[in-house]
Amino acid sequence: MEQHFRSYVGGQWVDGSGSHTDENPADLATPVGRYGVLDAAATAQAVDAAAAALPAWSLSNPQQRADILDFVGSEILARKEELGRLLAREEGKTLAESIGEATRAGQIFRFFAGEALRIPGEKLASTRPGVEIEITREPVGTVGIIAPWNFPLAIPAWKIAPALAYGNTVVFKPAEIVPGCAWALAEILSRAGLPDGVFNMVLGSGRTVGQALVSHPKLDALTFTGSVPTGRALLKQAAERALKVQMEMGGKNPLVVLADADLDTAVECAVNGAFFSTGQRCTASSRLIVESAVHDAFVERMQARLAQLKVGDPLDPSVHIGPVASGAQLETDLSYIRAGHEDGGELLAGGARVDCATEGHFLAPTLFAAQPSHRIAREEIFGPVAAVLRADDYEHALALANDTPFGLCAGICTTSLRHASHFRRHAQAGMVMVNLPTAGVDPHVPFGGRKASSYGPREQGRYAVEFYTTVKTAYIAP
Ligand code: UN1
Repeated sequence: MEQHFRSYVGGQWVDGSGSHTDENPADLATPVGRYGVLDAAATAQAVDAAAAALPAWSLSNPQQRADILDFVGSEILARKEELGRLLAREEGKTLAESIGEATRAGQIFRFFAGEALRIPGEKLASTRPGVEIEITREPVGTVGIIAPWNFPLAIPAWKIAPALAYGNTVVFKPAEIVPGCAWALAEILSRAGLPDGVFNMVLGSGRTVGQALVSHPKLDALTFTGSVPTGRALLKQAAERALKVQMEMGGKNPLVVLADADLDTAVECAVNGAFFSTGQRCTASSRLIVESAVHDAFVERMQARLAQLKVGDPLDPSVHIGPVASGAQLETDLSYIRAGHEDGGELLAGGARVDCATEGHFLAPTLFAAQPSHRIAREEIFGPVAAVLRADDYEHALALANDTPFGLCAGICTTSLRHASHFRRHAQAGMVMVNLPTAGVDPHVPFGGRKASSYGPREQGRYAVEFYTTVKTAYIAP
């Protein structure tokens, strides 16, 4: 029987209206399931439920919260193959990548189980004799979570887990094309021992459900990962009502390859960073900035390596690159390939759709030699399309790396300690990778960027406490 995915509001499963297809991007003839969507009124009920559950939950025993998060993380880890399979069918990344993502999601829940018992505070002396000062952290309140489709388990995990650990209540709105993964997470959370209303999950469009969430007066904070235009629009609304926000938006991440790099390492970093997960990562290496002396050798090796990669069914273990996640994203990718040609780029690999046994959104990994002014070298594409840019020397490469409105991640491949250290200091990005792909981050350390990529406090690790709590300064006289 086909699965039907529902929303979860105030401890109840809610159908919503309509029956929309949850597409399998690798096999359009065999959908993953169907789902109903909520309207604005039902979304408002979810925020009301979260607000009603807040007073008790915000004062709950941290051990209770730790036990609940540990239950969720442990179940995700125990079922990682099955959840990974659902993820691969719904989003299209390969089964190995999907199981890796499920593992990451489980680890994140378990990390924050521990953090629930480690909420930091400080005690300081006052400038007034006899007075003591105590600085503590309290939950920020009801938290709205708007998540993207490209990591449909891990990104919700790294927002939901800290929100609950620090005593907040949650309304989680997943991206529309991944209702199955959202439902699977909600289903586990619904059995974890949370009081009704502490966690809610609302399916539907950004225009209706997202909008109703953000404009609800009882929402205290909003965390968003997605595109720059959506993030900026949400930011404006949030500013009008002084909502606390955290935004992770786009990237146009550079990977610099210097003449002294180990070329095998550089090619592996570039292939992984630019094309794995079908290039659909905000941390993807979409600008490969290569020092002139090794440019042609690097391009040749990339071409040889890309020719070995198999595009196709993400459940087939011999496949390296799954389909593009949706028809809309495929259209965007193809329009950027046209822009690459129009702007005068030289196609080095790929550039077209791939025929497979099933009808799906398959696209060949595409590499262009481009100029820094070309659209494919400036705008985020969010697909398996990367640009190679030629640099005269290290200084030129660094200038090109920083010549972007974005600042999420920056990578360098080099065997020179001097250049690696200089790059680490001068790359204008929230994360720097040396001899590693720009994408693929650890679950327990801060994640986030600068410039147009991010706004507000960092996510993940102990730094997540900044966003999910508010500080109280108490003065105590005897
Ligand atoms: C990673 O590169 O491991 O949307 C994580 C994204 C990021 C997550 C990337 N927020 O691609």
